[in-house]
Amino acid sequence: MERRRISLIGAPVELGAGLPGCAMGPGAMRISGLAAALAALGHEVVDGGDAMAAAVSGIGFGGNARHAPNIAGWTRSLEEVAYRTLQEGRLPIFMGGDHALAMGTVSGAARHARDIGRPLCVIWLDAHADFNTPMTSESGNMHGMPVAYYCGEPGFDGILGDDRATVDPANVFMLGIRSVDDRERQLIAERGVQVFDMRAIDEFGIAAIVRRILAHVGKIGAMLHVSLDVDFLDPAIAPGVGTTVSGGANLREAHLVMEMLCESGLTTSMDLAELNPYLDERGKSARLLTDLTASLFGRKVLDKVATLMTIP
Ligand code: 4U7
Ligand code: MN
Ligand code: MN
Ligand code: MN
Repeated sequence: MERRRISLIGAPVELGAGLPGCAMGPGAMRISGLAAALAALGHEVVDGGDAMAAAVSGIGFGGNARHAPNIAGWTRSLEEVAYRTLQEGRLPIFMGGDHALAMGTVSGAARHARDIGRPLCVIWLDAHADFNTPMTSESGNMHGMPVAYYCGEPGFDGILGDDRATVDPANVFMLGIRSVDDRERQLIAERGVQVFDMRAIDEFGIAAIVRRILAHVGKIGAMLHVSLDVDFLDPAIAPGVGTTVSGGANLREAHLVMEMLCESGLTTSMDLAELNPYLDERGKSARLLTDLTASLFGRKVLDKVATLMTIP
């Protein structure tokens, strides 16, 4: 893989989740050696430290959205960091922090893509669709809302300007989904989000799905944001998350997605979201996130593997 200029950015957002602990995520990712693992693969890596939420007052949209001013502040600051980092020609990896961070990171990537006249595609690796709005959410937890936000759903007034860049729901590809709320299910169907649930992964295999998605992204010349929620993974291999759902992606499936992303060379920005070190088992989930990220950026067992055709 070509040498990338990577910026690690801590995004210790935690009020979007129902449980505290995600604010410790960036610290755990640093301890697990993410920067060194990427540098060992030949990339230029800069740790930009942690971002901070902008101060926001007077935000209050109707409906059910807990800690809306805090999440609005995070959205504004992370949108700007994502935009600026991409403008400088660097690849940002956001170390979360709960998944509300993607309201900002994806919006900033979308603004950069709009500037340079390219579409933005998103690969959303998650047990959940995160397509609630303050009008549909039962929990009020804003980590269940980022996709609705960056796809431009109404109900989040005044966080970014009215001219904010959004993502076409048809360019959002969800993988690993296995827990969707009733009103969310209706909304993702109406908007045409491309959802590959666990059943689709079982039926077709994850490689066939990812191959098709990446071919599409390449064909339309899009930028590609990859957002990895820890609960995409089966809780047996990644227990460090507040919203576990059984039946998730296994180790081999997760690595395969990362290796295919690597070979495509298409990824332009990334989130590592929802790691809750307080719930983890001796750093197991943080280490796995580091290993998966290393796979995406070029770590391989062998340079050239045998193919079926090489067997005489
Ligand atoms: B995550 C939920 F109700 N849908 O809205 C909600 F099931 O970032 C869960 O994917 C949201 O972990 C999970 O609260 C958010 C719930
Ligand atoms: Mn999520
Ligand atoms: Mn989730
Ligand atoms: Mn979660």
